[in-house]
Amino acid sequence: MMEQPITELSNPLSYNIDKASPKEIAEILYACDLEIFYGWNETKGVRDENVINKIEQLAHKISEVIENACGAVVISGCGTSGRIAFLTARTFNKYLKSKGGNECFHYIIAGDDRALFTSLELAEDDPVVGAYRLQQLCQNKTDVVYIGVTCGLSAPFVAGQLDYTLSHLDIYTPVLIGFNPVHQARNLKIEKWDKTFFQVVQELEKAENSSKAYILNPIIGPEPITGSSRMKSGTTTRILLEILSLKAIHRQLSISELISMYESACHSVYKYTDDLGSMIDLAGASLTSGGHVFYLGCDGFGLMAMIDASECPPTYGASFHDMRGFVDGGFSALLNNDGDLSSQGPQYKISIEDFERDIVPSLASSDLVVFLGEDILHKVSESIFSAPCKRVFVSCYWPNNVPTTTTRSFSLSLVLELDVAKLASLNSDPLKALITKLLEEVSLKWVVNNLSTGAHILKGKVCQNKMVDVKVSNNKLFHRAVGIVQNYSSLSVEECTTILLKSIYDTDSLTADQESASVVAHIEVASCKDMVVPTAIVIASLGCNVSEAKEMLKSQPVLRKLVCALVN
Ligand code: F1P
Repeated sequence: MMEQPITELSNPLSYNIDKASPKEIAEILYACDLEIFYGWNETKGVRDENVINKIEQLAHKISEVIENACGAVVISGCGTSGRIAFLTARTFNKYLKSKGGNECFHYIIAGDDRALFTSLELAEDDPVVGAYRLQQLCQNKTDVVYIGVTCGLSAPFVAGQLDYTLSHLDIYTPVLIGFNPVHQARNLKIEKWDKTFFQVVQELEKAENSSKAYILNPIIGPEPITGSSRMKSGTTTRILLEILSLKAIHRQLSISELISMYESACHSVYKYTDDLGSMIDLAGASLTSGGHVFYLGCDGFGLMAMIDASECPPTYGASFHDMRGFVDGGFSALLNNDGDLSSQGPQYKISIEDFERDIVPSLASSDLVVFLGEDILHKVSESIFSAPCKRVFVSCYWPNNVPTTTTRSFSLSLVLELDVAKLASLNSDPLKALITKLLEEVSLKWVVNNLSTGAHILKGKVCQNKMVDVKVSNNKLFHRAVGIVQNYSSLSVEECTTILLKSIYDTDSLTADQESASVVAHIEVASCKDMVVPTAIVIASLGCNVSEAKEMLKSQPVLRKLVCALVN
Protein backbone atom coordinates (compact mmCIF):
# COMPACT_ATOMS: atom_id res chain seq x y z
CA MET A 1 0.00 0.00 0.00
CA MET A 2 1.19 3.53 -0.80
CA GLU A 3 2.61 5.53 2.14
CA GLN A 4 0.17 8.27 3.23
CA PRO A 5 1.75 11.72 2.94
CA ILE A 6 2.02 13.63 6.23
CA THR A 7 -0.50 16.25 5.04
CA GLU A 8 -3.13 13.49 4.67
CA LEU A 9 -2.42 11.77 8.04
CA SER A 10 -4.69 11.98 11.06
CA ASN A 11 -3.12 14.15 13.76
CA PRO A 12 -3.09 12.23 17.09
CA LEU A 13 -3.49 15.56 18.95
CA SER A 14 -6.93 16.13 17.43
CA TYR A 15 -8.20 12.55 17.28
CA ASN A 16 -11.07 13.31 19.69
CA ILE A 17 -11.76 16.88 18.56
CA ASP A 18 -15.34 15.90 17.69
CA LYS A 19 -16.06 15.19 21.36
CA ALA A 20 -14.28 18.29 22.72
CA SER A 21 -15.99 21.29 24.32
CA PRO A 22 -15.70 24.57 22.38
CA LYS A 23 -12.85 25.72 24.60
CA GLU A 24 -11.09 22.37 24.23
CA ILE A 25 -11.45 22.66 20.44
CA ALA A 26 -9.47 25.92 20.61
CA GLU A 27 -6.86 24.26 22.84
CA ILE A 28 -6.45 21.37 20.42
CA LEU A 29 -6.11 23.76 17.48
CA TYR A 30 -3.43 25.63 19.46
CA ALA A 31 -1.47 22.44 20.05
CA CYS A 32 -1.66 21.58 16.35
CA ASP A 33 -0.69 25.12 15.27
CA LEU A 34 2.39 25.03 17.50
CA GLU A 35 3.77 22.27 15.28
CA ILE A 36 4.31 24.99 12.66
CA PHE A 37 7.01 26.46 14.91
CA TYR A 38 8.23 23.45 16.90
CA GLY A 39 7.90 20.74 14.27
CA TRP A 40 6.34 17.32 14.32
CA ASN A 41 8.03 14.17 15.60
CA GLU A 42 11.72 14.74 14.90
CA THR A 43 11.24 17.73 12.58
CA LYS A 44 11.74 21.42 13.39
CA GLY A 45 8.86 23.01 11.46
CA VAL A 46 9.67 26.40 9.94
CA ARG A 47 12.79 26.60 12.11
CA ASP A 48 14.47 23.87 10.07
CA GLU A 49 17.98 25.22 9.32
CA ASN A 50 17.90 23.94 5.80
CA VAL A 51 14.67 25.83 5.16
CA ILE A 52 16.02 29.02 6.73
CA ASN A 53 19.16 28.82 4.57
CA LYS A 54 17.09 28.42 1.46
CA ILE A 55 14.86 31.37 2.40
CA GLU A 56 18.04 33.44 2.82
CA GLN A 57 19.33 32.55 -0.66
CA LEU A 58 15.97 32.81 -2.37
CA ALA A 59 15.24 36.21 -0.80
CA HIS A 60 18.50 37.39 -2.33
CA LYS A 61 17.36 36.22 -5.75
CA ILE A 62 13.95 37.87 -5.28
CA SER A 63 15.56 41.18 -4.37
CA GLU A 64 17.47 41.10 -7.68
CA VAL A 65 14.23 40.41 -9.56
CA ILE A 66 12.44 43.26 -7.79
CA GLU A 67 15.11 45.67 -9.04
CA ASN A 68 14.77 44.49 -12.63
CA ALA A 69 12.19 46.34 -14.77
CA CYS A 70 11.60 43.08 -16.71
CA GLY A 71 11.53 40.94 -13.56
CA ALA A 72 8.56 39.28 -11.87
CA VAL A 73 7.75 37.25 -8.80
CA VAL A 74 4.88 34.93 -9.69
CA ILE A 75 3.13 33.05 -6.88
CA SER A 76 0.70 30.38 -7.96
CA GLY A 77 -1.49 27.74 -6.39
CA CYS A 78 -4.91 26.12 -6.14
CA GLY A 79 -7.67 26.76 -3.60
CA THR A 80 -6.29 28.20 -0.38
CA SER A 81 -2.76 28.23 -1.81
CA GLY A 82 -3.85 30.40 -4.76
CA ARG A 83 -5.83 32.68 -2.46
CA ILE A 84 -2.82 33.23 -0.24
CA ALA A 85 -0.76 33.87 -3.37
CA PHE A 86 -3.28 36.60 -4.23
CA LEU A 87 -3.11 38.18 -0.76
CA THR A 88 0.68 38.17 -0.73
CA ALA A 89 1.01 39.70 -4.19
CA ARG A 90 -1.57 42.34 -3.31
CA THR A 91 0.10 43.31 -0.02
CA PHE A 92 3.65 43.50 -1.35
CA ASN A 93 2.71 45.33 -4.55
CA LYS A 94 0.99 47.98 -2.44
CA TYR A 95 4.07 48.21 -0.25
CA LEU A 96 6.52 48.45 -3.16
CA LYS A 97 4.33 51.08 -4.81
CA SER A 98 4.28 53.14 -1.63
CA LYS A 99 8.09 53.10 -1.75
CA GLY A 100 8.14 54.16 -5.42
CA GLY A 101 9.10 50.67 -6.64
CA ASN A 102 7.76 48.33 -9.36
CA GLU A 103 4.66 46.31 -8.60
CA CYS A 104 6.39 43.12 -9.66
CA PHE A 105 4.41 40.54 -7.65
CA HIS A 106 1.81 38.51 -9.56
CA TYR A 107 -0.51 35.70 -8.60
CA ILE A 108 -2.13 32.87 -10.50
CA ILE A 109 -4.98 30.79 -9.09
CA ALA A 110 -6.38 27.65 -10.72
CA GLY A 111 -9.86 28.50 -12.01
CA ASP A 112 -8.89 32.21 -12.24
CA ASP A 113 -10.42 34.90 -10.03
CA ARG A 114 -13.77 33.19 -9.62
CA ALA A 115 -11.83 30.70 -7.49
CA LEU A 116 -10.70 33.42 -5.08
CA PHE A 117 -13.92 33.10 -3.09
CA THR A 118 -15.63 29.98 -4.42
CA SER A 119 -14.29 26.46 -4.70
CA LEU A 120 -13.51 25.33 -8.25
CA GLU A 121 -11.33 22.33 -7.49
CA LEU A 122 -11.61 20.65 -10.88
CA ALA A 123 -9.45 23.39 -12.40
CA GLU A 124 -6.65 22.21 -10.07
CA ASP A 125 -6.25 19.00 -12.07
CA ASP A 126 -5.15 20.65 -15.33
CA PRO A 127 -1.35 20.94 -15.82
CA VAL A 128 -1.67 22.23 -19.39
CA VAL A 129 -3.83 25.22 -18.45
CA GLY A 130 -1.47 25.85 -15.52
CA ALA A 131 1.55 26.09 -17.82
CA TYR A 132 -0.37 28.20 -20.33
CA ARG A 133 -1.44 30.75 -17.70
CA LEU A 134 2.17 31.15 -16.56
CA GLN A 135 3.48 31.49 -20.10
CA GLN A 136 0.84 34.16 -20.88
CA LEU A 137 1.63 36.13 -17.75
CA CYS A 138 5.39 36.14 -18.27
CA GLN A 139 5.54 36.84 -22.01
CA ASN A 140 7.74 39.93 -21.71
CA LYS A 141 9.69 39.00 -18.62
CA THR A 142 13.37 38.14 -18.62
CA ASP A 143 13.91 37.19 -14.96
CA VAL A 144 11.14 35.41 -13.06
CA VAL A 145 11.00 33.79 -9.66
CA TYR A 146 8.11 31.35 -9.95
CA ILE A 147 6.76 30.08 -6.61
CA GLY A 148 4.34 27.16 -6.96
CA VAL A 149 2.47 26.37 -3.76
CA THR A 150 0.84 22.99 -3.25
CA CYS A 151 0.68 21.99 0.39
CA GLY A 152 0.37 18.28 -0.37
CA LEU A 153 2.98 18.36 -3.21
CA SER A 154 0.18 17.17 -5.41
CA ALA A 155 -1.66 19.75 -7.58
CA PRO A 156 -1.37 19.01 -11.32
CA PHE A 157 -1.95 22.71 -12.14
CA VAL A 158 1.26 23.54 -10.27
CA ALA A 159 3.07 20.49 -11.71
CA GLY A 160 2.43 21.83 -15.22
CA GLN A 161 3.91 25.19 -14.29
CA LEU A 162 6.97 23.73 -12.56
CA ASP A 163 7.58 21.51 -15.56
CA TYR A 164 7.37 24.54 -17.86
CA THR A 165 9.82 26.56 -15.77
CA LEU A 166 12.26 23.63 -15.66
CA SER A 167 12.56 23.78 -19.42
CA HIS A 168 13.13 27.57 -19.34
CA LEU A 169 15.73 27.89 -16.60
CA ASP A 170 17.34 30.80 -18.45
CA ILE A 171 14.34 32.94 -17.43
CA TYR A 172 12.76 31.17 -14.47
CA THR A 173 13.95 30.28 -10.99
CA PRO A 174 11.39 27.63 -9.95
CA VAL A 175 10.39 27.32 -6.30
CA LEU A 176 8.10 24.70 -4.81
CA ILE A 177 6.42 25.29 -1.44
CA GLY A 178 4.66 22.37 0.27
CA PHE A 179 4.63 20.45 3.52
CA ASN A 180 5.58 16.85 2.76
CA PRO A 181 9.00 15.26 2.29
CA VAL A 182 9.79 15.12 -1.43
CA HIS A 183 9.55 11.31 -1.58
CA GLN A 184 5.87 11.72 -0.65
CA ALA A 185 5.08 13.93 -3.67
CA ARG A 186 2.05 12.49 -5.44
CA ASN A 187 3.03 9.66 -7.74
CA LEU A 188 -0.36 9.03 -9.35
CA LYS A 189 -1.02 9.45 -13.03
CA ILE A 190 -2.21 12.93 -13.97
CA GLU A 191 -5.00 12.68 -16.51
CA LYS A 192 -4.04 13.69 -20.06
CA TRP A 193 -0.41 14.22 -19.06
CA ASP A 194 2.75 12.15 -19.22
CA LYS A 195 4.32 12.85 -15.81
CA THR A 196 3.38 12.50 -12.17
CA PHE A 197 3.96 15.24 -9.62
CA PHE A 198 6.71 13.07 -8.13
CA GLN A 199 8.56 12.91 -11.46
CA VAL A 200 8.45 16.71 -11.75
CA VAL A 201 9.83 17.00 -8.21
CA GLN A 202 12.70 14.68 -9.15
CA GLU A 203 13.61 17.05 -11.99
CA LEU A 204 13.29 19.98 -9.61
CA GLU A 205 15.66 18.33 -7.14
CA LYS A 206 18.26 18.02 -9.89
CA ALA A 207 17.88 21.75 -10.66
CA GLU A 208 18.12 22.51 -6.95
CA ASN A 209 21.37 20.57 -6.73
CA SER A 210 22.84 22.91 -9.32
CA SER A 211 21.44 25.97 -7.46
CA LYS A 212 18.81 26.70 -10.10
CA ALA A 213 15.69 25.89 -8.08
CA TYR A 214 14.43 25.71 -4.50
CA ILE A 215 12.18 23.32 -2.64
CA LEU A 216 10.83 24.79 0.61
CA ASN A 217 9.08 21.98 2.42
CA PRO A 218 9.22 22.33 6.20
CA ILE A 219 7.43 19.49 7.95
CA ILE A 220 4.71 20.91 10.17
CA GLY A 221 2.72 17.76 10.91
CA PRO A 222 -0.78 16.70 9.94
CA GLU A 223 -3.72 19.08 9.92
CA PRO A 224 -6.12 19.16 12.90
CA ILE A 225 -8.93 18.17 10.56
CA THR A 226 -7.33 15.50 8.40
CA GLY A 227 -6.23 16.93 5.04
CA SER A 228 -7.70 20.41 5.69
CA SER A 229 -4.75 22.31 4.27
CA ARG A 230 -6.51 25.67 4.62
CA MET A 231 -5.48 25.52 8.30
CA LYS A 232 -1.83 24.96 9.32
CA SER A 233 -0.58 24.62 5.77
CA GLY A 234 -2.36 27.81 4.69
CA THR A 235 -0.93 29.67 7.68
CA THR A 236 2.57 28.36 7.02
CA THR A 237 2.27 29.32 3.36
CA ARG A 238 1.46 32.86 4.49
CA ILE A 239 4.37 32.92 6.91
CA LEU A 240 6.89 31.64 4.35
CA LEU A 241 5.73 33.92 1.53
CA GLU A 242 5.67 36.95 3.80
CA ILE A 243 9.08 36.27 5.31
CA LEU A 244 10.55 35.71 1.84
CA SER A 245 9.09 38.97 0.55
CA LEU A 246 10.04 41.00 3.65
CA LYS A 247 13.57 39.67 3.59
CA ALA A 248 13.89 40.38 -0.15
CA ILE A 249 12.85 44.01 0.35
CA HIS A 250 14.64 44.59 3.67
CA ARG A 251 17.87 42.61 3.58
CA GLN A 252 18.77 43.57 7.17
CA LEU A 253 15.83 41.64 8.68
CA SER A 254 16.61 38.42 10.48
CA ILE A 255 14.60 35.40 9.34
CA SER A 256 14.72 33.80 12.80
CA GLU A 257 13.42 36.98 14.39
CA LEU A 258 10.61 37.19 11.88
CA ILE A 259 9.64 33.61 12.66
CA SER A 260 9.66 34.47 16.37
CA MET A 261 7.27 37.37 15.71
CA TYR A 262 4.76 35.05 14.03
CA GLU A 263 5.18 32.59 16.89
CA SER A 264 4.53 35.33 19.48
CA ALA A 265 1.38 36.32 17.58
CA CYS A 266 0.23 32.69 17.73
CA HIS A 267 0.73 32.53 21.52
CA SER A 268 -1.05 35.88 21.88
CA VAL A 269 -4.13 34.63 20.04
CA TYR A 270 -4.40 31.42 22.00
CA LYS A 271 -4.10 33.19 25.35
CA TYR A 272 -7.80 33.75 24.68
CA THR A 273 -9.01 30.14 24.48
CA ASP A 274 -11.94 30.94 26.80
CA ASP A 275 -13.18 33.64 24.42
CA LEU A 276 -12.36 31.58 21.36
CA GLY A 277 -14.47 28.81 22.90
CA SER A 278 -17.39 31.20 23.49
CA MET A 279 -17.13 32.39 19.91
CA ILE A 280 -17.11 28.82 18.56
CA ASP A 281 -20.14 28.11 20.75
CA LEU A 282 -22.08 31.04 19.27
CA ALA A 283 -21.14 30.16 15.70
CA GLY A 284 -21.96 26.49 16.26
CA ALA A 285 -25.37 27.41 17.68
CA SER A 286 -26.07 29.50 14.57
CA LEU A 287 -25.18 26.78 12.09
CA THR A 288 -26.89 24.06 14.10
CA SER A 289 -30.17 25.99 14.22
CA GLY A 290 -30.15 26.68 10.47
CA GLY A 291 -28.73 30.20 10.85
CA HIS A 292 -25.75 31.73 9.08
CA VAL A 293 -22.42 33.29 9.95
CA PHE A 294 -21.42 36.51 8.18
CA TYR A 295 -17.95 38.01 8.42
CA LEU A 296 -17.48 41.73 7.74
CA GLY A 297 -14.09 43.39 7.48
CA CYS A 298 -11.97 46.02 5.76
CA ASP A 299 -9.04 45.22 3.49
CA GLY A 300 -6.94 42.19 4.51
CA PHE A 301 -9.26 41.29 7.41
CA GLY A 302 -12.28 41.03 5.14
CA LEU A 303 -10.32 39.12 2.51
CA MET A 304 -8.89 36.70 5.07
CA ALA A 305 -12.38 36.02 6.35
CA MET A 306 -13.81 35.52 2.87
CA ILE A 307 -11.08 33.00 2.18
CA ASP A 308 -11.96 31.18 5.39
CA ALA A 309 -15.65 31.06 4.43
CA SER A 310 -14.92 29.91 0.87
CA GLU A 311 -13.40 26.62 2.05
CA CYS A 312 -16.46 25.55 4.09
CA PRO A 313 -18.49 24.16 1.16
CA PRO A 314 -15.80 21.75 -0.09
CA THR A 315 -14.56 20.81 3.39
CA TYR A 316 -17.81 20.40 5.26
CA GLY A 317 -20.44 20.01 2.53
CA ALA A 318 -21.76 23.42 3.65
CA SER A 319 -23.89 25.57 1.38
CA PHE A 320 -22.34 28.86 0.30
CA HIS A 321 -25.06 30.67 2.32
CA ASP A 322 -23.97 29.07 5.61
CA MET A 323 -20.85 31.18 6.03
CA ARG A 324 -20.05 34.19 3.91
CA GLY A 325 -17.57 37.04 4.00
CA PHE A 326 -17.95 40.66 2.88
CA VAL A 327 -15.25 43.26 2.41
CA ASP A 328 -15.47 47.02 2.50
CA GLY A 329 -15.34 48.35 -1.07
CA GLY A 330 -16.03 44.93 -2.64
CA PHE A 331 -14.16 44.35 -5.89
CA SER A 332 -13.00 47.95 -6.09
CA ALA A 333 -10.73 47.24 -3.09
CA LEU A 334 -9.46 43.91 -4.35
CA LEU A 335 -6.86 44.73 -7.03
CA ASN A 336 -7.51 41.32 -8.54
CA ASN A 337 -6.54 40.19 -12.05
CA ASP A 338 -10.04 39.89 -13.54
CA GLY A 339 -11.67 42.99 -12.01
CA ASP A 340 -15.31 43.20 -10.95
CA LEU A 341 -17.05 39.79 -10.99
CA SER A 342 -20.12 40.89 -9.06
CA SER A 343 -22.43 40.33 -12.02
CA GLN A 344 -21.49 36.63 -12.16
CA GLY A 345 -23.83 35.43 -9.43
CA PRO A 346 -24.74 35.80 -5.77
CA GLN A 347 -21.44 34.22 -4.65
CA TYR A 348 -19.67 37.25 -6.10
CA LYS A 349 -21.68 39.88 -4.22
CA ILE A 350 -18.98 40.65 -1.70
CA SER A 351 -19.27 44.30 -0.69
CA ILE A 352 -20.70 45.72 2.54
CA GLU A 353 -23.39 47.42 0.38
CA ASP A 354 -24.34 43.97 -0.98
CA PHE A 355 -24.56 42.71 2.60
CA GLU A 356 -26.71 45.61 3.74
CA ARG A 357 -29.02 45.35 0.76
CA ASP A 358 -29.37 41.56 0.40
CA ILE A 359 -28.81 40.18 3.90
CA VAL A 360 -29.54 42.72 6.64
CA PRO A 361 -33.33 42.89 6.04
CA SER A 362 -33.62 39.15 6.62
CA LEU A 363 -31.18 38.75 9.54
CA ALA A 364 -32.73 36.51 12.20
CA SER A 365 -31.91 35.66 15.80
CA SER A 366 -30.16 32.48 14.67
CA ASP A 367 -27.68 34.45 12.52
CA LEU A 368 -24.28 35.65 13.66
CA VAL A 369 -22.48 38.69 12.28
CA VAL A 370 -18.74 38.84 13.00
CA PHE A 371 -17.10 42.28 12.77
CA LEU A 372 -13.37 41.99 12.15
CA GLY A 373 -11.33 45.03 13.21
CA GLU A 374 -12.37 48.46 14.47
CA ASP A 375 -12.41 50.05 10.99
CA ILE A 376 -15.40 48.08 9.80
CA LEU A 377 -17.52 49.53 12.62
CA HIS A 378 -17.26 52.90 10.88
CA LYS A 379 -18.26 51.48 7.51
CA VAL A 380 -21.54 49.75 8.34
CA SER A 381 -24.89 51.41 8.85
CA GLU A 382 -26.71 51.45 12.19
CA SER A 383 -29.44 49.08 10.93
CA ILE A 384 -27.12 46.11 11.55
CA PHE A 385 -27.06 46.99 15.25
CA SER A 386 -30.82 46.86 15.60
CA ALA A 387 -31.24 43.61 13.63
CA PRO A 388 -32.27 40.61 15.76
CA CYS A 389 -29.04 38.66 15.02
CA LYS A 390 -26.11 37.98 17.35
CA ARG A 391 -22.97 40.08 16.94
CA VAL A 392 -19.34 39.32 17.70
CA PHE A 393 -16.54 41.86 17.56
CA VAL A 394 -12.98 40.66 16.99
CA SER A 395 -10.00 42.94 16.89
CA CYS A 396 -6.33 43.18 17.80
CA TYR A 397 -4.47 45.78 19.81
CA TRP A 398 -0.89 46.29 20.88
CA PRO A 399 0.41 46.71 24.42
CA ASN A 400 0.06 50.34 25.63
CA ASN A 401 -2.42 50.99 22.83
CA VAL A 402 -5.66 49.87 24.42
CA PRO A 403 -8.64 50.35 22.07
CA THR A 404 -11.38 52.84 22.83
CA THR A 405 -14.27 50.78 24.06
CA THR A 406 -17.03 50.71 21.53
CA THR A 407 -20.47 51.94 22.50
CA ARG A 408 -22.20 49.20 20.53
CA SER A 409 -23.34 46.07 22.28
CA PHE A 410 -22.01 42.70 21.18
CA SER A 411 -22.79 39.16 22.29
CA LEU A 412 -19.02 38.76 22.54
CA SER A 413 -16.06 41.07 22.17
CA LEU A 414 -12.76 39.34 21.51
CA VAL A 415 -10.02 41.96 21.59
CA LEU A 416 -6.65 40.26 21.31
CA GLU A 417 -3.58 41.86 22.82
CA LEU A 418 -0.77 41.06 20.39
CA ASP A 419 2.41 40.99 22.36
CA VAL A 420 5.32 40.83 19.92
CA ALA A 421 8.23 42.44 21.72
CA LYS A 422 10.66 42.22 18.77
CA LEU A 423 8.50 44.54 16.69
CA ALA A 424 9.60 47.48 18.83
CA SER A 425 13.21 47.11 17.65
CA LEU A 426 12.34 47.95 14.02
CA ASN A 427 13.43 51.44 13.12
CA SER A 428 11.45 52.08 9.93
CA ASP A 429 7.86 53.19 10.42
CA PRO A 430 6.45 51.93 7.09
CA LEU A 431 8.10 48.55 7.70
CA LYS A 432 6.77 48.43 11.24
CA ALA A 433 3.30 49.26 9.93
CA LEU A 434 3.56 46.50 7.32
CA ILE A 435 4.68 43.83 9.78
CA THR A 436 2.02 44.96 12.25
CA LYS A 437 -0.63 44.51 9.56
CA LEU A 438 0.72 41.07 8.58
CA LEU A 439 0.73 39.88 12.19
CA GLU A 440 -2.80 41.16 12.75
CA GLU A 441 -3.99 39.41 9.62
CA VAL A 442 -2.42 36.08 10.50
CA SER A 443 -3.86 36.40 14.01
CA LEU A 444 -7.32 36.92 12.58
CA LYS A 445 -6.73 33.94 10.30
CA TRP A 446 -6.21 31.82 13.42
CA VAL A 447 -9.39 33.27 14.91
CA VAL A 448 -11.64 32.68 11.89
CA ASN A 449 -10.18 29.22 11.30
CA ASN A 450 -11.11 28.40 14.92
CA LEU A 451 -14.58 29.80 14.39
CA SER A 452 -15.43 27.98 11.15
CA THR A 453 -13.78 24.69 12.11
CA GLY A 454 -15.29 24.70 15.61
CA ALA A 455 -18.75 25.61 14.33
CA HIS A 456 -18.75 22.74 11.83
CA ILE A 457 -17.52 20.34 14.49
CA LEU A 458 -20.44 21.40 16.71
CA LYS A 459 -22.76 20.96 13.74
CA GLY A 460 -21.61 17.34 13.56
CA LYS A 461 -19.68 17.59 10.27
CA VAL A 462 -16.53 16.01 11.73
CA CYS A 463 -16.14 12.45 13.06
CA GLN A 464 -13.01 11.88 15.12
CA ASN A 465 -10.92 14.33 13.11
CA LYS A 466 -12.21 13.45 9.63
CA MET A 467 -14.17 15.72 7.29
CA VAL A 468 -16.89 13.13 6.62
CA ASP A 469 -18.92 15.34 4.29
CA VAL A 470 -16.07 16.44 2.01
CA LYS A 471 -17.10 17.33 -1.56
CA VAL A 472 -15.74 14.96 -4.17
CA SER A 473 -14.62 17.75 -6.47
CA ASN A 474 -11.17 16.84 -7.76
CA ASN A 475 -8.80 13.92 -8.10
CA LYS A 476 -7.11 14.42 -4.73
CA LEU A 477 -10.47 14.73 -2.97
CA PHE A 478 -11.80 11.64 -4.79
CA HIS A 479 -8.97 9.56 -3.34
CA ARG A 480 -9.32 11.25 0.07
CA ALA A 481 -13.04 10.34 0.02
CA VAL A 482 -12.22 6.67 -0.70
CA GLY A 483 -9.83 6.75 2.29
CA ILE A 484 -12.52 8.21 4.55
CA VAL A 485 -15.04 5.54 3.52
CA GLN A 486 -12.41 2.89 4.15
CA ASN A 487 -11.69 4.34 7.57
CA TYR A 488 -15.24 3.49 8.66
CA SER A 489 -15.33 -0.07 7.33
CA SER A 490 -13.10 -3.09 7.04
CA LEU A 491 -13.32 -3.13 3.25
CA SER A 492 -10.54 -2.88 0.66
CA VAL A 493 -9.73 0.25 -1.37
CA GLU A 494 -11.33 -1.35 -4.43
CA GLU A 495 -14.53 -2.17 -2.54
CA CYS A 496 -14.71 1.34 -1.08
CA THR A 497 -14.14 2.87 -4.51
CA THR A 498 -17.08 0.86 -5.88
CA ILE A 499 -19.27 1.99 -2.99
CA LEU A 500 -18.28 5.63 -3.52
CA LEU A 501 -19.21 5.26 -7.20
CA LYS A 502 -22.59 3.77 -6.25
CA SER A 503 -23.22 6.81 -4.09
CA ILE A 504 -22.04 9.19 -6.83
CA TYR A 505 -24.20 7.57 -9.52
CA ASP A 506 -27.07 6.91 -7.12
CA THR A 507 -27.39 3.25 -8.07
CA ASP A 508 -26.96 -0.19 -6.50
CA SER A 509 -25.60 -1.67 -9.70
CA LEU A 510 -23.07 0.30 -11.65
CA THR A 511 -23.10 0.03 -15.44
CA ALA A 512 -19.90 -1.00 -17.22
CA ASP A 513 -19.57 2.58 -18.50
CA GLN A 514 -19.82 4.03 -15.02
CA GLU A 515 -17.26 1.58 -13.66
CA SER A 516 -14.76 2.31 -16.40
CA ALA A 517 -15.31 6.07 -16.59
CA SER A 518 -12.37 8.36 -15.77
CA VAL A 519 -12.00 9.96 -12.34
CA VAL A 520 -12.79 13.32 -13.99
CA ALA A 521 -16.12 11.93 -15.19
CA HIS A 522 -16.93 10.69 -11.66
CA ILE A 523 -16.05 14.10 -10.23
CA GLU A 524 -18.24 15.95 -12.71
CA VAL A 525 -21.25 13.96 -11.49
CA ALA A 526 -20.26 14.06 -7.81
CA SER A 527 -19.52 17.76 -7.52
CA CYS A 528 -23.14 18.78 -7.96
CA LYS A 529 -24.48 16.26 -5.41
CA ASP A 530 -24.88 16.50 -1.65
CA MET A 531 -23.92 13.89 0.96
CA VAL A 532 -21.98 11.65 -1.44
CA VAL A 533 -19.39 10.60 1.13
CA PRO A 534 -21.81 10.19 4.08
CA THR A 535 -24.04 7.97 1.92
CA ALA A 536 -21.02 5.85 0.97
CA ILE A 537 -19.92 5.58 4.62
CA VAL A 538 -23.35 4.23 5.61
CA ILE A 539 -23.37 1.72 2.74
CA ALA A 540 -19.85 0.56 3.58
CA SER A 541 -20.49 0.08 7.26
CA LEU A 542 -23.97 -1.49 7.02
CA GLY A 543 -23.82 -3.21 3.67
CA CYS A 544 -27.20 -1.61 2.81
CA ASN A 545 -28.34 -0.21 -0.52
CA VAL A 546 -28.20 3.44 -1.62
CA SER A 547 -31.79 4.36 -0.84
CA GLU A 548 -31.62 2.77 2.64
CA ALA A 549 -28.48 4.77 3.35
CA LYS A 550 -30.17 7.99 2.26
CA GLU A 551 -33.18 7.24 4.47
CA MET A 552 -30.88 6.76 7.46
CA LEU A 553 -29.16 10.07 6.76
CA LYS A 554 -32.53 11.79 6.64
CA SER A 555 -33.53 10.33 9.99
CA GLN A 556 -30.29 11.46 11.67
CA PRO A 557 -28.98 14.57 9.96
CA VAL A 558 -26.24 15.05 12.57
CA LEU A 559 -23.61 13.08 10.72
CA ARG A 560 -21.27 12.54 13.63
CA LYS A 561 -23.99 10.89 15.70
CA LEU A 562 -24.92 8.58 12.85
CA VAL A 563 -21.34 7.60 11.98
CA CYS A 564 -20.42 7.07 15.66
CA ALA A 565 -23.46 4.84 16.08
CA LEU A 566 -22.45 2.84 13.01
CA VAL A 567 -18.85 2.46 14.12
CA ASN A 568 -19.91 1.28 17.56
C1 F1P B 1 -5.16 22.85 -2.84
C2 F1P B 1 -6.61 22.72 -2.39
C3 F1P B 1 -6.78 23.12 -0.94
C4 F1P B 1 -8.21 22.85 -0.50
C5 F1P B 1 -8.66 21.42 -0.84
C6 F1P B 1 -8.42 21.13 -2.30
O1 F1P B 1 -4.34 22.00 -2.10
O2 F1P B 1 -7.43 23.56 -3.14
O3 F1P B 1 -6.48 24.47 -0.75
O4 F1P B 1 -8.32 23.03 0.89
O5 F1P B 1 -7.95 20.49 -0.07
O6 F1P B 1 -7.03 21.38 -2.60
P1 F1P B 1 -2.76 22.00 -2.28
O7 F1P B 1 -2.49 21.90 -3.76
O8 F1P B 1 -2.26 23.29 -1.72
O9 F1P B 1 -2.26 20.82 -1.52
